[in-house]
Formats: sequence, structure tokens, C-alpha cells
Amino acid sequence: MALLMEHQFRQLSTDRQVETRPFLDAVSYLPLFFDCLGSTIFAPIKVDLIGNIAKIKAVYDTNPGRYKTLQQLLEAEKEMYGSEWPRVGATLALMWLKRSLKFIQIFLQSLVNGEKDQSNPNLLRVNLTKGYDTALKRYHGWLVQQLFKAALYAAPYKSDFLKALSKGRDVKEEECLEKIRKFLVNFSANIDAVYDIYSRMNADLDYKV
Ligand code: 0SG
Repeated sequence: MALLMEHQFRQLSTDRQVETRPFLDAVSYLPLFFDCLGSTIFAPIKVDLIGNIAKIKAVYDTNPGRYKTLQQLLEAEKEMYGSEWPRVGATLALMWLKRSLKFIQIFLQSLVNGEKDQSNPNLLRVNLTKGYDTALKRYHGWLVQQLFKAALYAAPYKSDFLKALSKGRDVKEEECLEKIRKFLVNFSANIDAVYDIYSRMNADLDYKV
């Protein structure tokens, strides 16, 4: 759990604007989350996430003043790219990144809510499937959906996952879940705010990969 708690997302102010720099700082630690799933078969997912973050950061670094908030960044790209937008630039990268973040959010929320397979309570499949079905499934074609189903069998036991999140320390399950609950407060608020930007600006696309 140390992994998440050491890199908390910022509390949003009342206008719910997400500042780009702190958002990028916080998400830059999330690829490590996929290391906690143990198997190297999750490496391509980590690479995809790192690519999204690098793309947004590259755009932000060209003009930090102009792109102070994520909404300003999208508005600037909308103007810049015209009819190509939103399937372009940092807007496209953030569209996919937010889905991976939503997957993590729903997975962790399901875990702390105590949802489990009663006959295999130490498995994470119920929680991972809920995250996947909510955040990603509709954007994946048949092949990637089958890959997800296969990857579920490489997922770690809950106890091993929680230990990895705690950087190898033996922490009591309830203590760990309590820290995840705290992490989820700002994390979820940031993700919801990003989803709202895409919804307000009509920037989300519904194609499958
Ligand atoms: C979900 C399957 C899990 C299986 C894991 C093991 C097998 C690995 C096989 C590889 C499949 C990995 C999943 C990656 C899928 C990606 O294709 C999609 C779409 O990616 C976007 O495509 C890029 O992220 C964009 O990058 S950008 O920054 O440059 O903008 C862009 O390239 C875009 C293409 O856009 S287009 O030009 O077509 O408009 N990525 C995702 O679906 C998100 C990551 C999935 C996380 C899944 C978590 C599952 C955890 C499993 C646990 C059991």
C-alpha cells in the first residue's frame, strides 16, 4: 500500500479543475501498480500506460503556462487540430489513460468493498473483472477481450497483491484496505473530473481496438 499512499493525488479545489503538473506527477507512479500483479505478461499494459503519460507530458512541457489544467490542454488541442481532434495528441493519450485509471479505481473499490468469490476468497478475479467490464471491455474487440480472460489466470492471489502494494512488508489485510480506501478519495475525484471534461467537450470516442 505504501506504493499508492506515497504518491497521493491532489485534492481538487471547488472548481474541480485538474492541474496538469500534479496530475502527471501522481500518475507517473501508477505503472508500478502493474508490477504488483506479478507476472511479466502484464508488461505490455504497463508500456501502454507509460506511453500515454509520456505523450501528455511531452505536450505539457512545450508550454506549461498554456496547459496549466487538463481542460486548457484539451481546449488548446481542439483549436489546434480542427477536424482531426479528438483522435489526436495528448487528447487521445488522456482518453486511453483515463480508462486505465478507471480500471484501477473500480478494481480497488471492489476490493475494499469486500466483493469476492465466496468459494475462492483469496482470488482477485471478481474485482479485476468488475474493473475491466466497467472501464475497458466496450473499447476492446473480441481478441483483446479473450486476452483479458486468459490474463486473469496469471493474476496474483489477493494476499500477494496486497503485500506487493506494501512493498513486500507483511501488513494486515484490513490495515492495507483502509489505506486503499484513503487513496481512493482523491484518486476517484480526479478521475471523475477528467471523465467530466471529456463528456462536456464531447471528446470521448467509442471505437474498439
Ligand atoms: C486487456 C488485456 C490484458 C491482457 C494482458 C496480457 C497480454 C498482452 C497483450 C497486449 C494487449 C495490451 C492491452 C493494450 C491495449 C491497447 O491497444 C489499448 C489502446 O491503446 C491506445 O491505442 C494507446 O494507449 C494510444 O496511445 S497514445 O498515447 O499514443 O495515444 C493510441 O496508440 C491508441 C490507438 O489509437 S488510434 O490511433 O487507433 O486512434 N489500450 C488499452 O486498452 C488500455 C490498457 C489496458 C489495461 C488493461 C488492464 C487489464 C489488467 C488485466 C489483469 C488481469
